[in-house]
Amino acid sequence: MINFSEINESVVQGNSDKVLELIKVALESNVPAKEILDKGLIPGIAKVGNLFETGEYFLPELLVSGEAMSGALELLEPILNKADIPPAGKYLIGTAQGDVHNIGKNIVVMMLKGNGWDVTDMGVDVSPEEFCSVVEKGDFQILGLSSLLTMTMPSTENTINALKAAGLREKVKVMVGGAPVTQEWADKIGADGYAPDASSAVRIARVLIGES
Ligand code: B1M
Repeated sequence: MINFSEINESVVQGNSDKVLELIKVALESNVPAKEILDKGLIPGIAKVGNLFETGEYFLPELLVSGEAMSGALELLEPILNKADIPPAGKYLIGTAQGDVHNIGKNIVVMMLKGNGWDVTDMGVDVSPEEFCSVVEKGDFQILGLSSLLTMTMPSTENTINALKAAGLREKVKVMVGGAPVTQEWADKIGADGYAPDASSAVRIARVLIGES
């Protein structure tokens, strides 16, 4: 019997070794990687966010919990990626300029890869110009923009405007996501799609390329 709250707690404490140890035990007990992610890891990091908001945690605690989370994702990635399905399409993704949060984006990447997408990840703090340059040279169906800070949401709008200015807007569908992003924001900036979480990102991506 796997105790998911122990995984939650180890993420909250930023105890990377314990998180890895518990995940290995869960995997050995045949708990699906997606369940470990959804019930063990994500609620843990969400709690860290709450503790930060209430002033009980500061930046160093955010960092160590973020590292514990990233280490766990590295361990789960090959399992979540093990998809033997035909390629769905090409997806370019990155975190908005000024924003270094990558945990949520990395989960979206894993889920897309696991569902047959050929994903190019530009990493974090990506400028509108950098996105445009890669869209221009490539043949991506979708550009995904992740932003975790209210302050960096405008950069997603700037990226759409930069695509328009470069004559590239029709070349690619744009999907936005990240904790502060909403459907309303997506509509306001003229994005083609919005997904609140990684599973919906996979579903919406299919819709955007005309498959549902
Ligand atoms: Co930061 N941080 N952080 N942080 N951090 C938040 C986001 C915050 C909400 C914390 C809080 O106040 N409660 C707050 C933002 C407030 C706001 O603007 N609305 C905040 C702040 C303020 C900051 C700093 C400014 C703190 C400071 O310096 N004083 C600073 C900014 C640095 C910068 O980016 N320039 C900062 C720094 C950091 C760390 C570096 C220490 C670390 C990041 C480590 C890393 O990413 N490698 C960190 C962390 C860990 C967090 C919290 C605790 C956790 C973020 C996370 O990984 N969530 C976060 C609090 C919280 O989110 N509750 C917080 C888990 C992840 C699975 O969820 O990323 O939402 P999420 O992704 C989901 C969905 O949103 C969606 O799917 C994912 C999976 O289901 N999704 C997409 C994401 N991208 C998508 C793209 C899509 C579709 C769906 O399509 C393209």
